[in-house]
Amino acid sequence: MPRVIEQLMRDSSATTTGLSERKNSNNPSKKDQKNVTKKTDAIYATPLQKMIDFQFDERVVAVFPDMIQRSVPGYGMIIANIGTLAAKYAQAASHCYDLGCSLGAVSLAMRQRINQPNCDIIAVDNSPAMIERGRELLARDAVPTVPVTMICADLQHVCIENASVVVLNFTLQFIPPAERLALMQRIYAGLKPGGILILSEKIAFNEPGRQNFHEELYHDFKRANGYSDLEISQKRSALEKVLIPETLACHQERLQKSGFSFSDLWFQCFSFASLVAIK
Ligand code: GEK
Repeated sequence: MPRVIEQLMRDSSATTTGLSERKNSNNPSKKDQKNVTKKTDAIYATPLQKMIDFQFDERVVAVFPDMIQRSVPGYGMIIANIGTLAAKYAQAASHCYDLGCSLGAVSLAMRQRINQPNCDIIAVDNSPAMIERGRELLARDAVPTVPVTMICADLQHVCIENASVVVLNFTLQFIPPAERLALMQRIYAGLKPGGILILSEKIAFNEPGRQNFHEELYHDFKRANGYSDLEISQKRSALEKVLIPETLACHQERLQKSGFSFSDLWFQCFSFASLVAIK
């Protein structure tokens, strides 16, 4: 795993305790200290007068490593193993895409593991604050391996071509459901034969009993990671119209409709799953 990612994980590994701000222990300069101080996510810790839909703005970017680590079960493992999948499936002289890259964790993990000539990584996010911070982190990860280009754009407007690996790591859930099939078809068309799509999503369940089972466990996971009931419920309301989960069957059917003849679930923890589909 790249050093920057390891540091992101370590600094934000506020799993059950120690949720205060952390600093790099190597006594960095003031400027560096600003860069390496990882803030704890307390965005929903106090009662909000008015609930605003969740946005990937500066406030979220400032706490994002901590937020995603404490909110997505298995996040670190998923990132590391996207590196494993990329190492196996990236092809020479092709592009790898990290769509909805946030701070670039997937790109950095892929970059570390890909060992193919003339391969590059295109990382896309439509949040200017994410891309700005992601570029700073990328610059600090000075490994002269696979080049990474970070683009601030709507992924719907980015041309996908000559691709061997495409990653949507918890991004499709933010795309309007009616636009998801067209996106998948575009990704399939842009992949080279033997190329892969990695699709990680929060999933929903048709049966109410199963939905409750996973939801309760997920809330226990968040509580164990230091989130209060107020934080859990306010964040949930903020995400209600923004993050639209679908069932695993719905994702699998869409992959098939898009042209993928093989797809499989390679990760699931509670309501968080990751699929891989091969062209
Ligand atoms: C990770 N993959 O760390 N175009 C581009 N970006 C978008 C769009 C869009 N239309 N819609 C949402 N995003 C990352 C985590 S976070 C998941 C992904 C989460 C971006 C959005 O700005 C955000 O950065 C990202 O998708 C989703 O592995 O926070 O639950």
